Amino acid sequence: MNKQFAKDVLEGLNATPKRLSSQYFYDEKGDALFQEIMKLDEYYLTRSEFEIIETNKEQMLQIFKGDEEQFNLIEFGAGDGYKTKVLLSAFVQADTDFSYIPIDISGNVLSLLSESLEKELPDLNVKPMEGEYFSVLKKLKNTQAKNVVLFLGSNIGNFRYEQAMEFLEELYDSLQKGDLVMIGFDLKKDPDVIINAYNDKEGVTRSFNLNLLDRINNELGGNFDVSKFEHWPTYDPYTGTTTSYLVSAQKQKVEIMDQAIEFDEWEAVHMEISQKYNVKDVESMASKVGFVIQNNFYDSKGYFLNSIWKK
Ligand code: AVI
Repeated sequence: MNKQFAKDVLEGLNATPKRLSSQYFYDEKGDALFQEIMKLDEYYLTRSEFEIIETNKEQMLQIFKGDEEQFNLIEFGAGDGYKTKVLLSAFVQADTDFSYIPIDISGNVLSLLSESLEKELPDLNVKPMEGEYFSVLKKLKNTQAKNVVLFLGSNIGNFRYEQAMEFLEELYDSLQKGDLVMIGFDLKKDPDVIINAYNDKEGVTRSFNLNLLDRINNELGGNFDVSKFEHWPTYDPYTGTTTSYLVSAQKQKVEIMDQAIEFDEWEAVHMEISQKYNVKDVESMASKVGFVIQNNFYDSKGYFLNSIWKK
């Protein structure tokens, strides 16, 4: 049993108000559901970022390469590499001397990605590294080659502001002067567009949230009846925060590892935040940490921003 998972679940469900952490969404089923979310009409994030990368891949290559002979393209949480493959194939075609280093805590994700890259881009030099992002990155700090870190998909938006700043500070400390990062930020836009992305008609996002209750049932011997919980996403245009809750549709008691957890009727469990930004937020985050913005790339609708920063 994953002890940290058990500890966090019990702590969160015994707290007032109740919370679970979205970092635990991604078991095998959760990974598959997130892949489905990325294909939904409503989930514009993936298409917007894909368009940015497709449109600007040559310019990105020039920026990443700079005056160097070679570089490491490091990716945090690569997933299936759908968007990154566009960059990788353009770089391979341009005969670029670089290594692609996807970092993930899941060895399974890395082997699936490496297998598909071997088939699709046999000339690519792939060096997958399993582990926690920063411990791996620190190992790469002393290599000769320049490091370029990709953190795409607005994954940064799943952190609260203080967590995001801590993450960026640690990222900065793990790099050498001259290294680059490219981060994907989902931008503030029509609130209807945003809320629909987290409340799709087919109910895939609903299943994605409820899957964490199934995961607790399977891995921690819980007895959640998922049909007794509603998926309830909100978007606050004032703060730019999308928040997802699961709401207990009745008074009920759930048991997890011999512990009884009581839910009042309509009591909510905080599940996830997905922060939306404006450009000023992004600029202030970069400069507070010490990064200098090199380039900002937007999609044609102005929905998403890929920002390249230099240490
Ligand atoms: C992974 N992350 C950026 C997604 C997001 O948009 O916050 C996770 C997600 N949650 C619901 N739909 C997608």
